[in-house]
Amino acid sequence: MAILQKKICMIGDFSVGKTSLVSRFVRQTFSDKYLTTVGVKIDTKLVKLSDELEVKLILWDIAGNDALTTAASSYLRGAAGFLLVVDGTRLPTWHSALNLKDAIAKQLGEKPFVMLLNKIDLTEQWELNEQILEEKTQQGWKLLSTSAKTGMNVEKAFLELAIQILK
Ligand SMILES: Nc1nc2c(ncn2[C@@H]2O[C@H](COP(=O)(O)OP(=O)(O)OP(=O)(O)O)[C@@H](O)[C@H]2O)c(=O)[nH]1
Ligand SMILES: [Mg+2]
Repeated sequence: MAILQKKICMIGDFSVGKTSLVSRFVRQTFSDKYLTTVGVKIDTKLVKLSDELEVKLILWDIAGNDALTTAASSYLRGAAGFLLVVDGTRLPTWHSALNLKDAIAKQLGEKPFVMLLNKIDLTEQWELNEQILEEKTQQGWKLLSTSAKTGMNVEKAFLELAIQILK
């Protein structure tokens, strides 16, 4: 079986849950402690899409920001796609995600991505309304509500992106 390798970047503002989503996906762990990522951390996970198709995802977990620093943009090189992460309890992180998406398109061109509305377990603090989400869905964006804490839709998010990349 041929082994495919694809580089995926975790994109989003500070503290939206990029590192937590990777830990949940790769190690099935979660911590409430916030340890900000310095620079970039790389993990890998082998994902089986079918009996004939396996792909090794190289996950680049990049330190959060609402803009792409020079260092962060160099981390994007060679990425096949990205997860665009929003903290659903903080509306400004939605706007950060939109800025980041535009900056990435300028650098890499249009690449497959899935937008994650993370921390869905914190529904009582939720700040995203249906209307802004619906608008993006209409534009053909794939949006998923996730929780690194409960694991909801985490596996699905990475699989969905892998499928889009290999399409
Ligand atoms: N309740 C809840 N908390 C979460 C979830 N995901 C992450 N957190 C918490 O949010 C905080 C930030 O999570 P990180 O994964 O470190 O965020 P990050 O996007 O990697 O942050 P930077 O590395 O600074 O860019 C931590 O305290 C996590 O425990 C979630 O789905 N639900
Ligand atoms: Mg991090």
